Amino acid sequence: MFSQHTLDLYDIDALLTDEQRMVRNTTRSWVDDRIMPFIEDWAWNEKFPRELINEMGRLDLLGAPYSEYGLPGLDSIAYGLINQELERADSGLRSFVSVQTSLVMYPILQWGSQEHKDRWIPLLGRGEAIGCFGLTEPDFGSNPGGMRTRARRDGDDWILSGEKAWITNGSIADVAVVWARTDDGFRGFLVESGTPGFSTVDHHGKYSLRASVTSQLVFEDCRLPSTALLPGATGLKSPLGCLNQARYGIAWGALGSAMATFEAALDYAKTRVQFGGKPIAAHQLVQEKLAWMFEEIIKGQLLVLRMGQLKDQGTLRHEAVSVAKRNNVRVGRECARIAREIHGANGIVNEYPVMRHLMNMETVSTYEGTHDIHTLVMGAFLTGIPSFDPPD
Ligand code: TGC
Ligand code: FAD
Repeated sequence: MFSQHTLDLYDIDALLTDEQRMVRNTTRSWVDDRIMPFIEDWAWNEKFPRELINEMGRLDLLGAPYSEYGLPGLDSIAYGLINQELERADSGLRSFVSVQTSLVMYPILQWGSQEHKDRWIPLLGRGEAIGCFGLTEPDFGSNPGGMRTRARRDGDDWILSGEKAWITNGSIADVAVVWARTDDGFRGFLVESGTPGFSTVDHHGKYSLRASVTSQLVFEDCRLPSTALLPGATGLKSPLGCLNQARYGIAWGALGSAMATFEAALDYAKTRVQFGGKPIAAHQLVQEKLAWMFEEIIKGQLLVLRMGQLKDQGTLRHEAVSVAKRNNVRVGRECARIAREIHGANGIVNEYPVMRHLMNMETVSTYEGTHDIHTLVMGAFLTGIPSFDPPD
């Protein structure tokens, strides 16, 4: 599944169906044509390529795993391959698709009213509307259960007050899925842009995910109609269920980033000459680095393929998603670091993709549950003892 087919030592390609290969190849060609030539410029200038969203919709990259409203209904492995190919270019582009698909369309399809689905799913799937997902708050990231954002009843309406932080697509979204505390526990709401009392402020100065918009959402006594409530979403398990979908895509996407940095490092090592006229690829220390990256990517691919099968069988546990997110993001982050090292000084300039991937992977390692939070999820699974909030 590497873009250089000769590197597929385990013939992992043969494990894919014709449709999965076709989805992978179509996404890859589009990314090579429409993203790769421009991504360094976009990232450098903090530009999200909004003009490509309609194309993404036409290519069936938005809402790909769903079959309602004429969406393509791809299997989970094909959806994973879309994430892989997008993140081969940039984590910000994959993030856009993850948020739109897994964090906005998923909860609307899963827990929205018929009216919510009829209004938003076709627009979101065609890329004619953008969504965002507001769970994190300035003081509650790893622990969303502590959130302060509150929705209270006022007659038939709801009054929403609070702040969300670090929200992908926040200021460009037409609709925000917002999670809040109510007298009946945690509930989800659809808040449309332009609703009085709802404003956004972008986070600037990011060294990471620069080709992606990240914003704060502010709700100041924001009045919502009763129809804004997602009727079927109750409790923290609803937003956490959305995270499972997105984490699934991230585990695939992180491998795309790893493939990009590995292939860049291999190309560079074969052409960069030091000492005695030989390329640095001839030195054993460099070969050890390449071998490590290659081996970890192969293991990561086999992990996500099995995860995709379990997802389609309906037997994928959220702890297994945590294992894959934690492992593959660590691999992506480490591959970017090693590739940067192999590039020497050239590794820090935007003529090569490695520093951008390295900076992006810092975010990918933090969002959707940090590396350590997923360690604790695994710890709780193995021991039966949750240690997120240890006793004093
Ligand atoms: P806890 O008591 O363990 O669980 C509450 C209820 O939820 C259930 N549950 C899950 N259900 C589905 N999927 C999961 N992953 C679940 N994890 C837990 C659980 O069984 C329970 O159900 P019930 O029926 O008993 O009520 O909750 P806790 O408050 O102790 O939290 C556990 C913890 C720390 C693992 C959780 O809070 C967590 O995952 N924290 C990390 C937060 C996080 O990942 N935030 C991401 C924000 S969105 C984002 O980053 C988007 S980035 C953009 C992009 O994707 O590209
Ligand atoms: P904290 O929770 O404060 O953690 C800080 C450190 O403490 C971490 O190393 C963590 O592992 C560690 N830590 C915390 N608790 C424990 C513990 N119990 N034991 C051991 N170590 C612990 N959120 C959304 O809701 N929607 C989005 O669209 C979204 N997009 C994002 C885009 C970007 C670019 C970024 C950077 C973040 C985004 N997030 C989004 C927020 C993201 O999910 C949070 O940053 C993440 O959950 C971590 O929260 P935090 O940053 O508050 O870190």
